[in-house]
Amino acid sequence: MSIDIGIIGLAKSGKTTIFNALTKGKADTRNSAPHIGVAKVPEPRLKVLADMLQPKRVVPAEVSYTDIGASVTGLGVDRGIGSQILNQLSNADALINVVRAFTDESIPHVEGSLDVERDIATINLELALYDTGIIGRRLERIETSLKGAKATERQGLLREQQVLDKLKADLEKEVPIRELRLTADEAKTMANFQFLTAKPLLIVVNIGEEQIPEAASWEEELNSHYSGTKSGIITLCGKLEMELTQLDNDAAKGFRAEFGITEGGLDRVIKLGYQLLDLISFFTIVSDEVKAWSIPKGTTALKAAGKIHSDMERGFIRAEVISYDDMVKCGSLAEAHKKGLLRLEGKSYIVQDGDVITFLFNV
Ligand SMILES: Nc1nc2c(ncn2[C@@H]2O[C@H](COP(=O)(O)OP(=O)(O)OP(=O)(O)O)[C@@H](O)[C@H]2O)c(=O)[nH]1
Ligand SMILES: [Mg+2]
Repeated sequence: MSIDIGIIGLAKSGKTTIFNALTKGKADTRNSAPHIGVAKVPEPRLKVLADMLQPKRVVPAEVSYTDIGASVTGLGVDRGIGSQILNQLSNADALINVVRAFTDESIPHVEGSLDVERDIATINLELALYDTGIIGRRLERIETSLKGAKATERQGLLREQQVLDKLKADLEKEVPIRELRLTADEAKTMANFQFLTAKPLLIVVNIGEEQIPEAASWEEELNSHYSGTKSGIITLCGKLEMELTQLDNDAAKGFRAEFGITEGGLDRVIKLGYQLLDLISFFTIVSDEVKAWSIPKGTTALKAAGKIHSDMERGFIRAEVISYDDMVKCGSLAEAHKKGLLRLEGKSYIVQDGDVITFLFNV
């Protein structure tokens, strides 16, 4: 159950190129079929723990990326996109929209010209139309159900109708669901659907190599228009990043320096995705293996255990927890134990970023 991010965008925007860069993959860009791959989440604290404990295996958390492999235009009218792809989109935890900014005469732009803002608006509209479609169909069904409903059912249906009407009105005003502040009641209704505009959205503006010098200032400008708590925008040269994945780390660093790029573009995409999804890391240290895990902020110890293994969730007894900082001070779990720094926590403990956890369970 890793985090899954769906990559969408107009045709020939660079989706597969960026997918390859993110997953260090070699998917054929000529092939428009869906591709699935994983990327390791950069987590400096994992390295510190590994250096300290010298385990046999060090396992970073992974994010999985799905290159949808098809244009999502037509989403709103329910054609031009297969149900399998729709499923993949609906199940994604977040979306990346790849928008083309690179110029290449030999690869014509689907719209005939380059226009980043237009293309962002096109995809946003498609996502909104899709959600409006879901809402419309549900509202029709509610209408029918209301006719024969008993008083007890009636209340629930009316409340759902009210929430959906509100979401629909917002979507029609071009406000995506991710930007709404929902009441607990509204959020509960929402949880029954997999709205695409409710998912965190990261826009990747795919620039050409010659645009790299202006990338930072352009990004800043785009940020002021497109960034929110659950949305972000980043400029990235997909082609260069994909080529760099073929080199070893030092060589790639050298190349980046030549282009004046300080941080790896892919690390930035992964980190920003992490932020938008509101994820945190926790660590496990078990029999010569140190592992990092990604979970949404606010996850309970019970659910965190389930992330590792369903047996651990089912047979959960308790969790032994120590903060990352205390762990580093102690140098080992044995030492932490001796100093009495391991806390015993129950099922409902909310896991904190950096926690080092040993789950006790029986099956
Ligand atoms: N010059 C240049 N070409 C690029 C860049 N990024 C992608 N391309 C090229 O553009 C073409 C399309 O890129 P893809 O990654 O296949 O784009 P896509 O969105 O997956 O395309 P479809 O799946 O066919 O819709 C390929 O020939 C890429 O090599 C870039 O930054 N600069
Ligand atoms: Mg492709």
